[in-house]
Amino acid sequence: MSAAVSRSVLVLNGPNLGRLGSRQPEVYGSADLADLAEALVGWAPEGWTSEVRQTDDESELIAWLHEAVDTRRPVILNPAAFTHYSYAVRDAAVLVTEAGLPLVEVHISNPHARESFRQHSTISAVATGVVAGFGFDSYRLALAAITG
Ligand code: CA2
Repeated sequence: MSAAVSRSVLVLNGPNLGRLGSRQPEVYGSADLADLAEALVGWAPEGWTSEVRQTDDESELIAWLHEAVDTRRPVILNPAAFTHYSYAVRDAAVLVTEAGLPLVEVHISNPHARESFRQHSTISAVATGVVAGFGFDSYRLALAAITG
């Protein structure tokens, strides 16, 4: 039997998402990651917490996925552009789900309605589930899926 799953959710965001709120509001809205972190506090059921992180560095994102495995934390992952080409992030995502931990892939926009290069995800097939196209509500729905 595997160990219990933590009620502290890691919300991991990939490259350029640190610039949210500054450009392309028509695609990504006008709120930033600090606003997301605040919203998640309100969305979390009693007893659950979340921690929002962002990196432009693939190796750092992979290290955070390893940390999720080691600390048994569920993951909400917006891999940003890594979604479309990173087999290394995919392999790290497999480690999370194979450890029996939920990993929900999220996107603020709907990549399937955009350029063709955005219509393939290396992550989706190994994620527990995918939520895309609902702005920051994609994260709210992912949190609801994780917390039940
Ligand atoms: O819709 C999403 O959440 C994406 O993961 C965002 C990624 C994009 O590469 C994916 O196809 C879909 C890009 C994030 C770029 O974020 C920016 C934020 C503000 C200004 C410019 C870019």
